[in-house]
Amino acid sequence: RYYVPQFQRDARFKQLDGEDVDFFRGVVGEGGVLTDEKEVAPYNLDWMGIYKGECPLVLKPRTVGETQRVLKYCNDQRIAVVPQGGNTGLVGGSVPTFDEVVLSLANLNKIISFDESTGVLHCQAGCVLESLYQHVEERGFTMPIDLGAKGSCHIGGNVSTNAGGLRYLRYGPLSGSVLGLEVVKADGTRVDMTSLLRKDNTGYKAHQLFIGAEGTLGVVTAVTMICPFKSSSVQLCLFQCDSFDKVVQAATECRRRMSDIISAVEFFDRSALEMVTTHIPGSRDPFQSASPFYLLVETSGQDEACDYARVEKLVGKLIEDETVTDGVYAENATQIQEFWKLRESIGPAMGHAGKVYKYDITLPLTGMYHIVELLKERLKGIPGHTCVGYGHLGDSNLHINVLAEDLSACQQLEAALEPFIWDYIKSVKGSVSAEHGLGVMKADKITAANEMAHVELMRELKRLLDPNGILNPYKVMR
Ligand code: FAD
Ligand code: 2HG
Ligand code: ZN
Repeated sequence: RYYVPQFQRDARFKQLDGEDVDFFRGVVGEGGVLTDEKEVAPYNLDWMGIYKGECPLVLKPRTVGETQRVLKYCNDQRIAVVPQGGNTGLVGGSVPTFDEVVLSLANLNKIISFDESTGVLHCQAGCVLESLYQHVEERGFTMPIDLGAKGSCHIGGNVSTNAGGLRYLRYGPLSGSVLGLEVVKADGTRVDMTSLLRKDNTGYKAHQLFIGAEGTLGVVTAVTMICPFKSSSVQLCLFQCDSFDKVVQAATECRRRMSDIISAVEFFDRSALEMVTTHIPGSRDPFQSASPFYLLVETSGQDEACDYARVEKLVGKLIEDETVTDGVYAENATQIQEFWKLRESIGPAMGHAGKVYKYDITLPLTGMYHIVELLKERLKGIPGHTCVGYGHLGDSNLHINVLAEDLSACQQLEAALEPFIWDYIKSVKGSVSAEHGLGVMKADKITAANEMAHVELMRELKRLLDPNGILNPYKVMR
């Protein structure tokens, strides 16, 4: 059931001994050192229950100073470290591969400041995304990033994965909203690159290097970022379409006609919806009849009456010209939540049902779903599996999840899925990682995905910032 690395533990890394543990206790206190097997276990297992490390020790510093001392010691002693946020990552990057020490940022969870005129937020890396939402929404703003894991993931983890999510279409990549970072380097040096300024062209944007670095270049301890104003009018529609081409047509029409207020364009197929309604309590299909495809379109503006009228007119047009076969409109906040739950629960629903093979890819939008059809055909005859397609249509980001209810089918499934999927992505010039990163799962893909000189530059940066390679080894590049 668990992932088995096809490479050896790096023998340069020290195995922990009692003296190391004593040192760490001296730095982070008794409460900041977890050694009890039961307490340590959740930090060793990823959200999918596939990647399982054997770390004997979790460290939870309370201050940046403690984080610095821990890292300096680990660097001097050649102790490998995995920085961990909310442990919701989906590529095995947030847990040890062997016995690396977990450095949890959970205790660095203070909001340092929020400027109510500019929307600039300054907070520590361990703040849970949902708590930041609450903080800024109470002040008339919102976060430029939203994802199903918001109740657990940390802003430091979001930054370290350059997470995409449901608002990418509206607010762009997280890297565009981040103004600066505070980072602790592998040798324990603190580099304060936080900036409260929206415009600041004074030298290299070094903080950008750490965005999406998945904990391999430094430990993010604080973030400054810009938050947009909260919209007072949110409209949400769920459509049914009888083909994927119609999904794309409807989505394009919505984007064209409502480009100033559109905030999300997501899709899922029938199998994905059925997984949710079967496994997630309280979820229900709002339509009378089934359909092969569903399209979720959200607008966020400031004028309720005007936005409603525009959406209503567009829905009428899409139904009239048969781009969509049916559409339902969320009438109130509860229904908005219900519809969003259908989309956000697809990953969790799959997880409830068995072992899941996840692919997070970018493909050309036209014909994006073709690979799912090819896979469904290819996997036919393998017992106990379900293949679903869904994702961030507005960003051409497809999620393919293949569920193995019956573990005995895994070998057959694996042989049918790979390298087929990777070859397909290459043939259409897509990306093997749209938003989840490379982690340990796709660390061997970096060379094929990038030009040689680009990979060499990345290796040089890694050597410069982490010469002993202690930060999240085996991840991103192998
Ligand atoms: P973790 O999982 O703890 O870590 C992720 C990576 O970042 C690891 O490599 C870790 O070493 C590194 N890291 C964490 N914190 C730090 C730090 N402070 N300094 C340095 N490195 C650090 N992702 C998307 O992009 N879009 C989605 O829509 C989306 N939806 C999701 C829905 C669900 C239900 C789940 C379970 C996951 C989803 N994800 C999504 C994946 C995941 O939530 C994101 O990658 C998220 O940004 C990870 O944050 P985290 O705090 O949990 O980080
Ligand atoms: C989403 O968009 C997430 O729901 C998770 O990125 C995707 O679980 C997945 O495969
Ligand atoms: Zn996603």
